[in-house]
Amino acid sequence: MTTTDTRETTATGLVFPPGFVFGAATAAYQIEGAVDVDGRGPSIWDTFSHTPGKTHLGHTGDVAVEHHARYREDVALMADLGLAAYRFSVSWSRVLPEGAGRVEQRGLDFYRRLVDELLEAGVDPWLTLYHWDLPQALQDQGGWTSRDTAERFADYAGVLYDGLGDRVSHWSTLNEPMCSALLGHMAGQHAPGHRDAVEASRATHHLLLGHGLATRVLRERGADSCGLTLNFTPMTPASDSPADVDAARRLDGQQNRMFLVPVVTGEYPADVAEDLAAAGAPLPIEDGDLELIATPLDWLGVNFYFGSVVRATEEPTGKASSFIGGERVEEVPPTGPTTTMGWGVTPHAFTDLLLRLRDTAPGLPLVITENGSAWPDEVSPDGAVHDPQRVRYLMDHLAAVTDAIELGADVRGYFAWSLLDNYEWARGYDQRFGIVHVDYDTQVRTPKDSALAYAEVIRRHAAG
Ligand code: IFM
Repeated sequence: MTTTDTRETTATGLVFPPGFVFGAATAAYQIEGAVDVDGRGPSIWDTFSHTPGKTHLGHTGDVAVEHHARYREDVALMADLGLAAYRFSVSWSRVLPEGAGRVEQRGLDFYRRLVDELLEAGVDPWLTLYHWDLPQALQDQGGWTSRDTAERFADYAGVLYDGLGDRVSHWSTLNEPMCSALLGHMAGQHAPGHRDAVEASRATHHLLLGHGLATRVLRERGADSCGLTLNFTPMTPASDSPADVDAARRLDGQQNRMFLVPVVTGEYPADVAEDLAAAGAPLPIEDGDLELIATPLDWLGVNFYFGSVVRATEEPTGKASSFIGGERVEEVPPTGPTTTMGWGVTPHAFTDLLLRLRDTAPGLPLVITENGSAWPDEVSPDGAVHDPQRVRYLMDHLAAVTDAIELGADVRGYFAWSLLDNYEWARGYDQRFGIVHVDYDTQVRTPKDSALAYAEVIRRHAAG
């Protein structure tokens, strides 16, 4: 355990390198609403969230936080907080309602207006092509289990670059393909809600292939800041017993290495490929795929929330695992404070992760594309939202980043998750991750104390 576990970090104690980018992040389905507006086609999240029993209290993203209508107000908030950058995703089916072919100009125009508003406000747009909301029309043809979806994703990348490449500099292909592949096809907790190891393995490979194909397209069109965002959960064995050590190896393999290593080296980790094959779910690799997947990147997006401790069980846990062949592995409940998601608070694991990435992906700049926490926030009688746990989480995780930088990790930026309270997928509106509070009845936005503390960090950084 390092000192970041116990220290109380304040804005004054944080020093970042010159040019470090501070921003906040969101995703289309979590904030936009307006699901039937301007010809948008349905996505797998519309289908999933409208399927009884799939989400908390049946919550959907139909309305979300009305960002589609309120984007000007939201950009003004970003400018008020001093954010230098905003990471958002595009709804594929807003631009290509059938996932391929016909372009819906009104959908593209929404993003052009958003980007223009950002640029006008001095906020740099960082665009993510895919944050989990596959057009339902493509799902109907097999979704990510079909190799063809990777090709359609590359076409979509070209359409967006043609529409927005003149005004967006920073492009990211996928957000957290681990979640799309494994939560969506193995655990069944996310759209499309399947539980099938073969599908999970196929989706994994086709997502990575789509990433590689899309990156090629972006590069050919002239993009010079291309990234991929992965979610990392460090896995620590509960003991040094061979069974626990192997449990941690297996989960680390599928959570972290399976997505990072092929992108960096052009090879899947051998032990992971063996685990999948042994489970009857081999990766469907074809000639030339790995070369595409390893198309060089300009930066790696790092999403971090917490580290896990895992152990092996004698008998299958009986719960749907997110991991292929993970039936006899369980996560040990965190000790110490947990967020309302039930996640532990482990800033030291963040520093360790960044140092590991420094060594695994040498020469690849890192950008923290998501980091944040959910707490039971309320508007106080004084009209403010006092969220001391989030302030502490934010400061301690920013400190963890500075520790890693001091030790040689090349971290170029930090995006808080999330700008706004929003639709937390299967957890619906039950989980508040925003640094800005949203009243879901009135849609009134109120910056929380954490937003003000973050603004102070940014102000001090800008002042040098
Ligand atoms: O809300 C999500 C986001 O969409 C992807 N990364 C994790 C966040 C918190 O669960």
